[in-house]
Amino acid sequence: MYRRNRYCRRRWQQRGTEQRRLDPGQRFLHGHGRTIPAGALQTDLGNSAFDGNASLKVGFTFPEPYCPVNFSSAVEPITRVLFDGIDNSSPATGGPAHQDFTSVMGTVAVGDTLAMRVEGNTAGSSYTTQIKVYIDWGQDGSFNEAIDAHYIGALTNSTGADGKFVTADITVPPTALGGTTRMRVTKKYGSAASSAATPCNTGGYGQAEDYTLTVSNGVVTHTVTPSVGTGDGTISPATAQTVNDGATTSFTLAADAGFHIDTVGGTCGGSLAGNVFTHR
Ligand SMILES: [Ca+2]
Repeated sequence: MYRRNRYCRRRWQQRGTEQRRLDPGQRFLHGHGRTIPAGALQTDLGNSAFDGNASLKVGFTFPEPYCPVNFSSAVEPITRVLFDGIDNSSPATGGPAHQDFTSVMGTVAVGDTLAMRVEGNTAGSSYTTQIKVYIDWGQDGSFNEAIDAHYIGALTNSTGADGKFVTADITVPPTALGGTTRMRVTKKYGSAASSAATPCNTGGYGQAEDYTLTVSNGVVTHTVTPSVGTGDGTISPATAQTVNDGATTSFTLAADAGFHIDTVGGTCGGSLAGNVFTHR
């Protein structure tokens, strides 16, 4: 009897006001109410089915997974960013050092060259601020200085509301991955380009804004639609095929009994070998 009670206690796990039954070999993820197989998750509490609670991160809080950025001396705002479909304005005074505009999205394709244009408040006529943009083309969760950094220019003597701007072209590199990509626009006080903000800047005067780009990997496709001229044979596959640019696709022709393949043609080129026509 003693053994039975003890066993039952160990099959219940309590934290706060929640209590869930755990089958042997399962563990409870606090706050999510789900169980996962023992051994599927290693924690600093060990991997026993009865060793405490494991936590599993299922979402990110801005700016995760990217580093935070700060300008501890004072915020000197970026007031407008134009890039591709993005045209985003924000106040010329106040505001946080790091603004979350990740819901503001642009769409670019590999090989595109697009103008980045940035406006901002230099906090006086005699001050210069450096504009630098980081885009995580490799989608690895960090900004690589050699690949992801794009220096835009130096902005001087602007209220941030007078229409002054700096601009430079950004070319989407061939190594850019397709899909959702973080872009960080930075502005930092300093007279030299070398004083521009790093992606994880902490000191000085300025502001950073994060955006989202959707990158198209630039693969060009063609649609090849097969057909037979008469009813005296078949072609397979008989439906339209999507083919990447530079790739080939083949169709097999079969003449009905008593017929032979006379001619093969098309608007996109190809060759016939035996009864297989290959589009190129
Ligand atoms: Ca801003």
